[in-house]
Amino acid sequence: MTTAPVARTTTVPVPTQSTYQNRVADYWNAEENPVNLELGKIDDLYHHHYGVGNVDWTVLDEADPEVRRERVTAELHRLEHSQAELLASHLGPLTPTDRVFDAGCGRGGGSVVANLRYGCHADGVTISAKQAEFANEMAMKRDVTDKVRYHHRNMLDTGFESGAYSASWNNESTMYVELDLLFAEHARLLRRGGRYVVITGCYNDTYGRASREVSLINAHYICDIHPRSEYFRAMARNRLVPVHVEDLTQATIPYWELRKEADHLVTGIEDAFLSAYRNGSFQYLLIAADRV
Ligand code: GPP
Ligand code: MG
Repeated sequence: MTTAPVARTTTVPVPTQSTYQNRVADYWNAEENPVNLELGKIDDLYHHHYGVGNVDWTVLDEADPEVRRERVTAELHRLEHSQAELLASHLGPLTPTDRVFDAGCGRGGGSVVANLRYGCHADGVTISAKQAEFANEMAMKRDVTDKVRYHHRNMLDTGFESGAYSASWNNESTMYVELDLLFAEHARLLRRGGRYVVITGCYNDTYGRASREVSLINAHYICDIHPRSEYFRAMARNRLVPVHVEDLTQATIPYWELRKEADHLVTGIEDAFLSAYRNGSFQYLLIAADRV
């Protein structure tokens, strides 16, 4: 039997998007919350995740309202940056020749944090064309475009080279996707022995089904928060073996307590997070896993 040669395509540009993914992309293309932009402006590190660590509550004692606002903004940014550093600390050791993959990179802060720490190459992927463009502009401003690149692609189907990555992560982006599809793509991209790290909010199986607060958070961000158990099941099915699990719930509550006091930055979701963490229905978790 003779077979005709198959034409192979080399372009993998635009994600094939479901209606749901279009809605999510619309949200992030339109998103301009001061809590993200004002914090990012401080040092051009734009994060799309929350913070961890103890709060310096003296920021609220400031008498001058303008100075008080500035100090609160800086303090929230410090806590978000600590969270990014915590995640990055689990990616290594890495060298400047290593590549890392930032799945759901937002406006790009996490990839720059990894590059600054390890000198590594980073590929960030976001479903939002606007975020990818913004993140690439920041990389240009920092003069790191030879190493840090952002792509408007689907993190479930990146088109990147198999086994080319030493580490990869999701920083609060797993709640937008099916975990099996996501972890299959991480397992494909990571070399054997590569490290995968996730920080996420998950609902607590011991509480039962998702609480009212978790449902409010889902509605706010158009996402679908997974139960804690599903992370471990899906990792086990996709060659990802946990090596470190850390419950960051207590470490993130102070961030939300301060954010609630920040009249110039609140988005209205602060009470839902605080109640969900306090009533035990929701947990802020870090999982580091090895690709076997
Ligand atoms: C966004 O961060 C985070 C998410 C969309 C994921 C939801 C996270 C959970 C832990 C459930 P952001 O910095 O863009 O949000 P905000 O605008 O509220 O600061
Ligand atoms: Mg934010």
